[in-house]
Amino acid sequence: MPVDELRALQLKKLQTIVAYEYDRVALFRTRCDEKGVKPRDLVTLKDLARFPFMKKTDLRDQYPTGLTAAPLKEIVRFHCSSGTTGKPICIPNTKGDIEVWTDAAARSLAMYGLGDEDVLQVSYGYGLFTGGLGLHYGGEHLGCAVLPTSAGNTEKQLMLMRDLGSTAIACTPSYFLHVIEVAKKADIDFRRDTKLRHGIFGAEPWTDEMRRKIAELSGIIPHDIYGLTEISGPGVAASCPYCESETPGLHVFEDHYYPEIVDPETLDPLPDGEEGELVLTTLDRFGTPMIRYRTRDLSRLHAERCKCGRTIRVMDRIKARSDDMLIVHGVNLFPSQIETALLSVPEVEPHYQIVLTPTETLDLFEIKVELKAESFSDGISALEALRKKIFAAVKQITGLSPKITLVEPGSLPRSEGKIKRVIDNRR
Ligand code: DLL
Repeated sequence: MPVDELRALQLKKLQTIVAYEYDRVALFRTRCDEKGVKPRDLVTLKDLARFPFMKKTDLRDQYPTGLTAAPLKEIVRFHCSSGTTGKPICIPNTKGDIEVWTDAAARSLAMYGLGDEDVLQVSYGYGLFTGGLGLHYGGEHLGCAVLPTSAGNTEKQLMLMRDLGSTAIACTPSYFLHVIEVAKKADIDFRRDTKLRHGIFGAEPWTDEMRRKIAELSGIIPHDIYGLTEISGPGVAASCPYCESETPGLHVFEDHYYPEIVDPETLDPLPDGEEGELVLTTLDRFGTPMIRYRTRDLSRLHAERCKCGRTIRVMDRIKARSDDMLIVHGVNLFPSQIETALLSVPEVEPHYQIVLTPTETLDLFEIKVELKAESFSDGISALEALRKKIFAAVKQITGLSPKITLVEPGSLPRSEGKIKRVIDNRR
């Protein structure tokens, strides 16, 4: 769609959804009234910046359905996200909401090159989490043969993958690392023994180094998919073949979800090209519309058009959430920096854990790192040299001096969904 037409469509949808929300959701109406802004003030896309933000705490405070705009008879499905603390958030979806989401998930899969000849193994969890059902509906809509294994029971996943000829797997990148490990133990070589070509990975941050590692270990193409429960689920943004190589990032499905980037401190809108917090407005969801929802995810909208020809904008991959930032010895640290440093050392397995423990003086900043089996069998002096090498790699990227603890392969916890890599005992 030409950009002018896209902007006109977005404005039309925005005017409808903002008026709908204002009429139906008391919290939104009160906040608009406090700011002295009415739906009729939305005359251009820029006017959206005059409207109030929504946050996760609003959904928690209004739990379970205080922000729901549609009557129960129009609701066909609930999804919930637990988060790390407190009450979950609950998102009721209408039939139309599911259709919009399904369309976006199907588009994502089509963009990766999947079609009706593909067998899509959905190994994201099914249930309140949106990963399983989101990709399931998207895959069926595109005509893929969907294999709904859900997460876990990895040996059986591998058996079905081979027997039914899965060409694509959808799961968290950390779970796929575990799948790779279990396959290796069973002497299954993905290139030789399976038809697996595509991995549809998301739901947690993963670095470019992890992407390369996964491709190297399995031979598949790792594709990025982004989404969140509040906005629908997987398929808010996805990478095209150009995004995967030349302009690392993901296309935001802007005809359904209107993106803004704001300064996380001042909350002022930032122009394309500048990094900040991603704010999303759902343009055609009527169960629980989200107007200017603060995702906490840090990204950047690209000013340049992607070479694929799509007019929808590309955003940077999500390397971190603003609330994932750790302050260690007075220095701001994102876990992704540690991952980048560790994966630059060939002897290291892509399994690690960051542990922060309070002491009477400086907090203890420890990184537990799994080594490849062959490196672990080396003598003490070789291990000590390796420890120093890992220390230097982390120090170079972060400026910090962690305690590096080398642990045996397979000894750190594995995950079937989102992995917890940081244990912060200071909280
Ligand atoms: O994780 C939805 C999803 C399922 C996305 C399957 C992709 C694949 P939530 O549980 O609500 O929903 O968590 C949303 O996960 O705000 C990001 O912080 C993070 N996240 C999701 N996708 C990516 C990604 C699902 N591709 C939160 N890269 C979001 C980095 C991601 N972080």
